[in-house]
Amino acid sequence: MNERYFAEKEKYEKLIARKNVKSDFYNGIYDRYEYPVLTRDHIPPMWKYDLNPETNPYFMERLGVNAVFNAGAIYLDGKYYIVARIEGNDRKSFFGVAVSDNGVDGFRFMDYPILLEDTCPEETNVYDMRLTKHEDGYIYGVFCSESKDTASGDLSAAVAAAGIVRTKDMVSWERLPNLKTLRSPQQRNVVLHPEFVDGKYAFYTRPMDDFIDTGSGGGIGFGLCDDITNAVIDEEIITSKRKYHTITEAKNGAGATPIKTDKGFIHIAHGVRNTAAGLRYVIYAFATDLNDPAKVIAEPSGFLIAPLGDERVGDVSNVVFTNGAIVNDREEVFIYYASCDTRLHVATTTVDKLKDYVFNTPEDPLRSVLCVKQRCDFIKKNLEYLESLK
Ligand code: M1P
Repeated sequence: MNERYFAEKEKYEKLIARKNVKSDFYNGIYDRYEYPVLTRDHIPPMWKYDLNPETNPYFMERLGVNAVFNAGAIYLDGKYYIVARIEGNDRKSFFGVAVSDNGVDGFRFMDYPILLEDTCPEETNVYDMRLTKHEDGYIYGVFCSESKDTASGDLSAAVAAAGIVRTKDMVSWERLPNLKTLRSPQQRNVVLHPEFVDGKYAFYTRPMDDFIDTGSGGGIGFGLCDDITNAVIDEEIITSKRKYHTITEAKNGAGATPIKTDKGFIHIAHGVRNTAAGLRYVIYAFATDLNDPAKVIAEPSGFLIAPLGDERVGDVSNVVFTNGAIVNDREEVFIYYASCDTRLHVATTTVDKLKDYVFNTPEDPLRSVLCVKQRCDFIKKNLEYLESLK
């Protein structure tokens, strides 16, 4: 064995054992942490190096990993499971399952990444799995299945569809046929709702005309299907709409599986706006009705999480993105968010705080003059409150 292996293994073990601590960031809504929970350095050395000195005399990285980011998440038997998007140096993404005892540090990948059944010969890339513990007893993973657009002469033209897998143990995964949406040519950011709606499986979708631009797609969609083993959605209605001059103007997409509370389902999604420096991705939250999970009943103004400090820079700068959150048995919430398609972080809060944030933060009045009025009323109330204490 090359000596260098022991040095690399020691570095890796030290990283996994490193305790994470809350940073001094404060907004009263959630805590941020000093360190990302997963980076490319959390990939086990034996996923990258051939350990045999006969075939790898220089102990070279043979299969490098570029980034570990957008992750689905689930809480099972007291443990925190993350299914992360891992991007090889070859630009192909795949999924790895990492497990932690406390949700903020100690994430260690299982021995092997997930080897999906090769049911779609045209599929080139897979990413961004959302995990849903469904009331039918299965854990579902819904992800983006990307293929080359052979109808276009453009080499980089692609088609995005929603792939579906299911498991009961996070180890063996059964692949089901990709979701078909009859009225939308492309789909990304699809999330399975945890409960049956009118006796059917319910999906949050993202109708798109094109691979990058949502085109006429008005926001996060919602559709029902009878059979998850041959999932077909006809009509998609729009839940959280894209709006002019807001954080969702260019596009938005469902993120974590909705969190059920006594006041409604809380959704943590992403919104995108265009800037001179390119697209800016932030995370926002909204709530939908318990009896009609497509009906938005609260949508606080602006973003919940935006890239901050070191989070701003990476392969795709100015991006934060989420596709997974966990609520543990103490009603603590762990929002897993990636920065710049490079690394994965966690923000922690509680169900109570999230409810307070979603239902008591004012909505976006959509025009500057109304926003100033909103702020002036707020300041006036504060001054009156301070006066009342004298
Ligand atoms: O690069 C930022 C994100 O871009 C895509 O999100 P959307 O579908 O909203 O454009 C996704 O590919 C996502 O993986 C990526 O983080």
